[in-house]
Amino acid sequence: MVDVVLPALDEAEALPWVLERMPRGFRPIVVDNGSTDDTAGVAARHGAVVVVEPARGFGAACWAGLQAATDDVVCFMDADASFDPRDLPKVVEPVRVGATVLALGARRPQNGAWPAHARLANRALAAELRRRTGAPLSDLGPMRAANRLDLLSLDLRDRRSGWPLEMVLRAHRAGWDLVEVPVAYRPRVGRSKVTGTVRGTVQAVRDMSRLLARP
Ligand SMILES: Nc1nc2c(ncn2[C@@H]2O[C@H](COP(=O)(O)OP(=O)(O)O)[C@@H](O)[C@H]2O)c(=O)[nH]1
Ligand SMILES: [Mg+2]
Repeated sequence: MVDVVLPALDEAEALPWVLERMPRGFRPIVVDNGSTDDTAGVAARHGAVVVVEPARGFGAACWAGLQAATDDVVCFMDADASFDPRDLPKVVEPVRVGATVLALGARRPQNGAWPAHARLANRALAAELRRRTGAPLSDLGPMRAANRLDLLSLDLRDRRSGWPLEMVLRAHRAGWDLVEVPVAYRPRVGRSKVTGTVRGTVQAVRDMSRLLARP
């Protein structure tokens, strides 16, 4: 069973669709990060392993999920129904066959899936990463698959919005060749906590800028 870490902050509305579409052979681990809705209950009723991480932050949740994973391969995806779990097998494939240690889902957005400011910021970030690393990355998407022990060896420190960026920076430093796989990106179910809010956007920009400012 391939582990799938789903960081979740108040995603009770979105989780049924996500968990019902989990392909055979994938084990969902929903990390409830202080939700005030029934995220944990809905996750459990839909067969997911539930991990509770009281320390807030996207990275804190992903880290807690990674600790709970046991398979050789671990995946990450948002729990807001913006990604389709049925894309997981093709993201896992290059990791499974040993072609890469880290595969990133590059978002192919449908109408209304991605606010313009987030899309532009992400495009600029990807260009900066290409410049720095030479890796052929077009997106810093959160749907990913990695070799679990290799990922643990990166010793990721960010516990907030810098997590996905730090993973790529450290992976490059470790000499890994990264692979991108196109994945669908659709309008989320429920309210955005990050790019759809001023606070979330400011925090994401701050966390990522701090990482990029390091030598
Ligand atoms: N654990 C945890 N998850 C979060 C936090 N903020 C957002 N998320 C989750 O991370 C994913 C992405 O957040 P989302 O609100 O969709 O951000 P957006 O895609 O930029 O609008 C979703 O599954 C959220 O539930 C947080 O502070 N902690
Ligand atoms: Mg989202």
